[in-house]
Amino acid sequence: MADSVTSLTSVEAIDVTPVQKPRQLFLEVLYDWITTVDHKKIGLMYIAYSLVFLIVGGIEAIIMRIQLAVPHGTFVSPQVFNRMFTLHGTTMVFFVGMPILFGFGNYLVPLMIGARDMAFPRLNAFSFWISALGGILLYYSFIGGVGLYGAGSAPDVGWFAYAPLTAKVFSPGHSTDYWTLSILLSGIGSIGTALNIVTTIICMRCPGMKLNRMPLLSWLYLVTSSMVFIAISPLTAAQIMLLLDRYIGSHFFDTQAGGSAVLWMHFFWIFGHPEVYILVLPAFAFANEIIPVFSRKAVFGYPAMVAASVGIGFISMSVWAHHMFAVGMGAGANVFFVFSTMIISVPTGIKIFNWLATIWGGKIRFASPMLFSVGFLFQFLIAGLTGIMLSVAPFDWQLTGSYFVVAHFHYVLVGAILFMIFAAFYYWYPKVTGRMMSERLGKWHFWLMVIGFHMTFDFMHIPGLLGMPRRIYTYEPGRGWEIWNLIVSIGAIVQAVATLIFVYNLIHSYYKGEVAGNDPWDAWTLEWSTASPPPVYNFATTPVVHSRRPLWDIKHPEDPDWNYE
Ligand code: HEM
Ligand SMILES: [Cu+2]
Repeated sequence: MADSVTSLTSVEAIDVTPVQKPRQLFLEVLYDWITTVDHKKIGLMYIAYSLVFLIVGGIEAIIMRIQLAVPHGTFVSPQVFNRMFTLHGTTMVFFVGMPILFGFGNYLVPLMIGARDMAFPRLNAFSFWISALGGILLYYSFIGGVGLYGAGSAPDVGWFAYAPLTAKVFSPGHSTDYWTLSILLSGIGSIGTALNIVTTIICMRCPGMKLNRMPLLSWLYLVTSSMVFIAISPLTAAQIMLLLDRYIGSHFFDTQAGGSAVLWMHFFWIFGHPEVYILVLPAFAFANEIIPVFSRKAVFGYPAMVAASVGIGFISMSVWAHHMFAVGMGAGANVFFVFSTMIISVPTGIKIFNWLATIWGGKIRFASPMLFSVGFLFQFLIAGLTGIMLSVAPFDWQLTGSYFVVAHFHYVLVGAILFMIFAAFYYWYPKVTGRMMSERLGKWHFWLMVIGFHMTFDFMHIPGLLGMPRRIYTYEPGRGWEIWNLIVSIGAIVQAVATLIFVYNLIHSYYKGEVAGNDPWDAWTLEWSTASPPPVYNFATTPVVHSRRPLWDIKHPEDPDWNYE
């Protein structure tokens, strides 16, 4: 007691500039983060950046849902509505989905393969900052005024930016240019990070970590990152062609001059469809780590899981034109894309089966990470079923461009991907901060999210089936759509409340959470063997592994996994 009092006073005695010190400290901290090349800090910056955009994109969704809650809504004008769905879609895909998954990848991949950092730490920092610039540019478009070089308004061409909407005649001013440049920059960042993750996984594994002993999360990040090269390249090409059309009068997408609007659709969806898998594979990655630990069993069918993931990667490249069934590609092309789309359900089905087999007969603990994973399993199954329905071309002719499609893809984006992102937060938070997130708030978050999600996206199928088109800013009463739209809008607000509880939990637990220790979930992979939060160099000594569950071997020397592998 006396000791600590003495040391306290001596600290105060040294501190001769009490007013300036905190300010300097803040700048130091800021400088430290801005110049960092540590994969953990970069990962956290990605995550923080996407959380900000999750709230922004959420606000845009709520604005749309307030407008659509009742017929003849007057909350926003048609112009503002168009801007809202463009910003919402673009933000959620490029500035929430991709960066949050890259954030987790950045943080976790080196730790889980026993490496000290990514293969190219400086490229890593560059990729983050260039992506961040992309997000900032999109919103900079709002800013107007002489000398500010903003567009004075937001882009309103949809996140798909179909030709000829984006031609100079239909889209004068600079908001579409801001959209294009924003996508270009964030694409460059994504390619840099993808290259880094692939190289890290190939070259930086610790001794004994053979490819077939890697955690499934690393496998899935290997597949997703490889897909990023193949998917982002045509997107980048298309953006450059669009800029050429707009600025030097080339006619790639100008039908009046012999160009083709369908060409844009091919370029866009050759990117756009794999993009969905780029987002969903990391969600699978989280499920692969969380479900076994909370079932107390090794994951069922590791080789089949790897094969299915690689298979999904390949097949997903050949299905893009299922977004174009109604364009008139001809029967031959339609048949090809119907079948390639349906085949994807085989590896996906294998995964669902293996997760269920992992849970089957396990000692299940329903802590928050597992709750969100179970929600994911259930919702992803339903999303898959409506996906197979839409893959049937004549069915798609009826419903493409309707709210049924919006309901389907939000089942994937929110019901599967966002749910697993939440699961990952609860699971790895103690590793990152050294403290647990509140389980009580976690349960509130989960149940409100489930209720809100199903109110919104289950009932959204119905006006879709009744013919309600998407991207309309209002509708006439008397078509049987009113009640469903009202329920959908209330559900969206419930989801917003749930998300605020989550954000509160993140902040509150950082200061007040229960101290976690190194391995609070009694898990098996390497990241749990180091301190929480991990030191700058990750591991005091380079780990050596002998099986897929290195921590299990240490905890159970009498019956280690490598006896069976
Ligand atoms: C509370 C959650 C959400 C709600 C209530 C919501 C609501 C909406 C609404 C009303 C639209 C416009 C549909 C239309 O008129 O065509 C839309 C479009 C879209 N949303 Fe969401 N959304 C949510 C979350 C998300 C998330 C998490 C993502 C992606 C990760 C996402 C991605 C998209 C995309 C790509 C579009 C298409 C935009 C377009 O047609 O240009 N949404 N959403
Ligand atoms: Cu698709």
